[in-house]
Amino acid sequence: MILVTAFEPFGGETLNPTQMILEALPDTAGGYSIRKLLLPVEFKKAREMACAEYDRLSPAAVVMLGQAGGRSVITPETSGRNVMHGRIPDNAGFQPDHLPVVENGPDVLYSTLPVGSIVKAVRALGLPCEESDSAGEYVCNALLYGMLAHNGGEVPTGFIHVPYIREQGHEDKPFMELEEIGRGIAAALEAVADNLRERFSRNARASGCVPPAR
Ligand code: PCA
Repeated sequence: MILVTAFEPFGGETLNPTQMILEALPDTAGGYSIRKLLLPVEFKKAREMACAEYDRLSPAAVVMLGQAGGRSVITPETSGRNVMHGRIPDNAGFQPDHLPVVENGPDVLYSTLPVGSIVKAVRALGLPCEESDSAGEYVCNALLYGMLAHNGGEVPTGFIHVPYIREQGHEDKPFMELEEIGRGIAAALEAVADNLRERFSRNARASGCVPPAR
């Protein structure tokens, strides 16, 4: 199973595209079932809820989604940084000023999702997608860093930011159509599932469980 998370609206918005995408996602991707979890935009609670669900479900992969207003393309993140900083308070009123996510944790933790394959899969649909090296300093980055610190990246784990959608009405900012982002994320999950299958067949061959492919 693949655990997919998304966020509630924040920062004065009445919707978060990732919540709508989560709701509309199919129940399976590439033979893996999808478990959906909606998170509050709160530094502490988002991380606690996501990590508790990880422990409860032991998923084969974790894909977390968030809105990055102002970006024009779908952006899988390569890494999370050990910093929490709020330009605005989170939905619980907490506004950290350059605090660590994890005391004495490493500065950077790297996504263990197949970021390159995700970019290829989304672009294959004709949709814009680029790797990003910064998940910001807000709740999304803290969730990514916190989840990687929690599970050690032992299963493919990472984050994908998406642009605003048209319905949010930011005429001066880039946006994508909800339907396009939804298709892009579904393709990204297929790429994650493909990667999981490859890993398992590699491991099975290495352990002698199946004969090597010719
Ligand atoms: N985007 C914010 C938090 C929730 C969301 O969807 C971020 O990028 O940190």
